Amino acid sequence: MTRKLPIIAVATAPGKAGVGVIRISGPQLLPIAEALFHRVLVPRQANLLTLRDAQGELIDQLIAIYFAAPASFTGEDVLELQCHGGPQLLELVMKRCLELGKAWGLVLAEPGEFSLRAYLNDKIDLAQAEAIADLIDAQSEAAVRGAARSLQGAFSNDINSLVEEITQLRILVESTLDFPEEEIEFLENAQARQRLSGVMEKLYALREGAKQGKILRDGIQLVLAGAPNVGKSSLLNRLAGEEVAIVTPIAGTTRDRIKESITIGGVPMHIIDTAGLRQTGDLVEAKGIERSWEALRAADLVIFLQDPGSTGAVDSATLTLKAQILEAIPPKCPVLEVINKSDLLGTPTANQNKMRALLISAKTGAGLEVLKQKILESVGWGGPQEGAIVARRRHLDCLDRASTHLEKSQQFAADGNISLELFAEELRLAQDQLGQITGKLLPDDLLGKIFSQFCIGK
Ligand SMILES: Nc1nc2c(ncn2[C@@H]2O[C@H](COP(=O)(O)OP(=O)(O)OP(=O)(O)O)[C@@H](O)[C@H]2O)c(=O)[nH]1
Ligand SMILES: [Mg+2]
Repeated sequence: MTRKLPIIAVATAPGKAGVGVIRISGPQLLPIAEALFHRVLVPRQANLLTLRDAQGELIDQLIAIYFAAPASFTGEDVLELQCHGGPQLLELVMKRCLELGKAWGLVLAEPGEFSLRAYLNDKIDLAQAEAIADLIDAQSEAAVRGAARSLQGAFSNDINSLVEEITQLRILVESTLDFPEEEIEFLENAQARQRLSGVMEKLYALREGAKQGKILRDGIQLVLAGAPNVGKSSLLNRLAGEEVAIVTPIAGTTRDRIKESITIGGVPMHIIDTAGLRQTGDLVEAKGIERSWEALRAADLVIFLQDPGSTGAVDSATLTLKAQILEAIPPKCPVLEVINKSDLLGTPTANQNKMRALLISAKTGAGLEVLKQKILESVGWGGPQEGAIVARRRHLDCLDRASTHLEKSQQFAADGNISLELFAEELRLAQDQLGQITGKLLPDDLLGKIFSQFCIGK
């Protein structure tokens, strides 16, 4: 999956800007730079240079910085050209570089190829490479800080020290495999069970941190659902702090999904307002309602909004709708039952108290702070934490699988069921899963898939 050729890409975002950076990485960069600028570049110095086309016409005056391998981002020679930031201009510079660099095999970089090279040259591990993408994509301040910590290696260090502990335990177990009659004695003497429990505790803590990290990275898909006219769009507007969706007293106002991203307590929330759920003969509304169900099927959290009218009683239609929603949503998706229009209710009736649902008013804003708190609680957000990192679904899956293997190994070390061989094997499998997080032991095709999701220039 690697090629030894020098690669080039625009590293800055497309569009007009004061500066646009072009990055070149690979072997043979000094001769390429000499061909471009007729100068031998000194490493790590800003060189003010002019670039000319084949006819000798000026393209741009720019700053070039040369980093000699291995002291660079990719671990290879790197040349960074800080040009003026116009799309046409950058295209011309790229064209000229490719023209002159052709003799040394200079080609366009593929998505994520710079980070891939950094990874393959041991400059960063896989979790750190992913953190670069996550830092750039971060949707809140807390996510920026978490990604920066992951990039510094906070997450990887925890994984590595856990792998080290498992390795020590494995060495211990495997060295006694040849003496099967001593298995029980061995387990006692080496305190293998206690050590395994210690490892498991750390793994669970790490998994909890990663869960929080995934919330920080991806945010929460929060779907507002309910019958028509209960005030879903009003609630969206209230949470967003602006009139994003149309609100009218007519049932069936919202016809399409409306998405608005905000942050609540530092957590990115992607709020989706949906068409009110009901039977309808209207073709457009029916299509809108189908989209409501689609949104529910992909939700991380649902607010089931209700307007029980002045009686405060839950009618059978609401109960039926609730059952349908519970049927549609993903298995672990929590549902918050919220009653809107509290401003129209008198003092809470016995019925309302019995329902124990949350009372709010999208109109006056009453109950909104409590609602936000409940939203964060129900997705398992533990609040801003010192040392928080960002994590991905991939990491969580590996941590889950590692936990399962450790739990199995615990069973094989249990009284009456001792098998050191199986105990050791499960330890090995757990270790493999952890190794996949930092990239060791990850199959090449998966590696390629991860980096191909990066954009070009990263
Ligand atoms: N008194 C009062 N009226 C509200 C409140 N929230 C919404 N309304 C009113 O209820 C009506 C319906 O509000 P919407 O926000 O359009 O309701 P919806 O659930 O989006 O309705 P559909 O899009 O038709 O499904 C409007 O007249 C709102 O002004 C509230 O908290 N108190
Ligand atoms: Mg609406």
